[in-house]
Amino acid sequence: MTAVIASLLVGASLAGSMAAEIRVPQDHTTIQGAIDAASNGDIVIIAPGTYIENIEVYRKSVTLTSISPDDPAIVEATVIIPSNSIYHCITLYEAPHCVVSGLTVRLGSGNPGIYVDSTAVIVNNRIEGPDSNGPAIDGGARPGHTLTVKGNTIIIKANPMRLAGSCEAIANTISSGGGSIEALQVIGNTISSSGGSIRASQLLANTISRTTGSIEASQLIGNTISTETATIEASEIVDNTILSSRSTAVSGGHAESAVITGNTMQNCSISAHNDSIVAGNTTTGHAQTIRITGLKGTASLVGNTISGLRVEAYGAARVVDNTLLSASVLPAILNLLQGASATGNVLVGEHVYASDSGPIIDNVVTGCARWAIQHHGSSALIQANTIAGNHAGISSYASFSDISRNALLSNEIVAVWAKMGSGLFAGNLVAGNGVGVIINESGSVNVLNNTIVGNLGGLGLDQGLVANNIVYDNPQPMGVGWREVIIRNNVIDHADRITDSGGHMIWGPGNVDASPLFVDPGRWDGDTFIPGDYHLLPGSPCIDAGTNDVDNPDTPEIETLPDTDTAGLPRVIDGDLDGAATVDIGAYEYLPGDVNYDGKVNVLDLLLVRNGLGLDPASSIEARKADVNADGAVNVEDMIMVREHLGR
Ligand SMILES: [Ca+2]
Ligand SMILES: [Ca+2]
Ligand SMILES: [Ca+2]
Ligand SMILES: [Ca+2]
Repeated sequence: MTAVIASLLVGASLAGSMAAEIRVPQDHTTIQGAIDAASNGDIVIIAPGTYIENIEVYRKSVTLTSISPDDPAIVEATVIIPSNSIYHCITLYEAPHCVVSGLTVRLGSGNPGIYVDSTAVIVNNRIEGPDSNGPAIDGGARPGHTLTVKGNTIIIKANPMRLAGSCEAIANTISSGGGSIEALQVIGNTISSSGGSIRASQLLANTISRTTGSIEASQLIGNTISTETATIEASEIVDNTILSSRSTAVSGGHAESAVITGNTMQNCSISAHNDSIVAGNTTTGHAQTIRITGLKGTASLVGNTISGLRVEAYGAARVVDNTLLSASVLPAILNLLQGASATGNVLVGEHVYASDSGPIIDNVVTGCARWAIQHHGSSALIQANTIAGNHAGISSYASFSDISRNALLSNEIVAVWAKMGSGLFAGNLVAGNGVGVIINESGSVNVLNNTIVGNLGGLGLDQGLVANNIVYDNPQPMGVGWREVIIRNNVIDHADRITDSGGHMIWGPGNVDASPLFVDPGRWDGDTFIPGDYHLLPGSPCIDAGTNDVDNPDTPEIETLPDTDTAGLPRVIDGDLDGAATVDIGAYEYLPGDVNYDGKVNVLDLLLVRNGLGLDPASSIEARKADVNADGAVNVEDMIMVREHLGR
């Protein structure tokens, strides 16, 4: 007898009584005979053999055990077969502190297995009933009692375990055709079944394989679950592996703040609502949906890696820092509805569809075969996203759109196509796309401080103000629609090619046709545009050449300049050191002395100038950057100039 069993036996025996050992068949030929003769705390030791009887322990505390309960060969050779096919094979009725250990219970088609209603330990038994609907272990623990079911092997047609009250099922091996497994705690079991339900408060560290059925728990933690189709519901679903061959629904159920984190899932749909959080999961799938509903809370989907699934977010739901990959032939979509927002996500081959969404900020969308971001609704806030290498970039039909500080690079057909009642299109970098920006059938729109370069077509606008933009190296630079468009303080080439359909273009002051002096203008490699670096070199004609006055009487809500540039660094800065801070033309503000363009002037910049001392600025971009005062030489004067600006 192992120490574990011995301690269980000691624990089960009543204080003060001396345990007698009663042997079957030596002392009594039947097990029931031995039980009838036993006193509280006695141990009935059953020799290998086959015993055909139904056993009942009533208001008595005894231990029933084979001669060696830890030896599977002895367990399998110590067999009890019920003589009556209706009753449980073993009944422990109002008999607290019993132990049943190391026996085989062999059930026919009609039999249930072991009935318990009090504190007991059922350990290391084998309950076989491949034709029995069970339950293999039945009953439960009355209030104040605890039942432990541990290390048993259960093979049954249906209903392996239906236990109410405080019952723990630990490290059992359970195989069934279906039916239910119910206990308070189900921990470390190996469970295989074709269906049925598993219901527990805590379902921890089990290995579960089944074709169909439901799993319900409060805590579902650390399990490995493989299914075909199933439903899984728990308020905490943490660190599980859930693999479904077809489709399995995983949800936080009715929990107001379910936690679904750290799981690896395959072909699972996920749903959670109110203040639930779905975070740090890795999930792959095919036509499944993740649905986050924040109609009564801020449900969040954070930091997941999601491959091939459709994501739907509603209400105040937040979709943050996820990686969404399109992994199947079916289009995968991030759907933002009824105010849901998306921040910091990376989407590859996925498409964002937003209907009356919240802000869409700081996302990366690449490789999408459709519009990267498509917005319908009353108000769109689309900021600081990187949208590169898609079929098309942003489409917005919102009645008010703020499309600012996005990088739109190498999108095949068009970077932006917007129809808006009014809006702001500011600080965007639009490079190497088919068509750049079309804003038509719109009210008055402020187009400010964009850098639009290397597109086949630059900017088309129906009505509004075009100020402080670089529209350069686009074969067709600009088209003006049927209402008034004021064009001022831009760097623009091929101005003679601007089309003015309605004759309402107002060519204001400050427009220049000159190279903007980018750090790197980008280049075409065959059909592929390699984006450059559109910061301004010292001496650029764009520095302090914009206008700070961007009032547009038609759009009072957007009459101010953006307060940061496309890199998120502050503007407006006095870039030509004449004492007046004037906005630069283009998407990036120039900070004198910031040789490495990190928004600070410090010793690193000084070092870069020192490294360039004596070099001809025409010889390299690095030397060009180091010629801070743009006088055609990198020398001590440039060092002095950086020194004067240290700390800016
Ligand atoms: Ca400036
Ligand atoms: Ca100035
Ligand atoms: Ca710097
Ligand atoms: Ca110089």
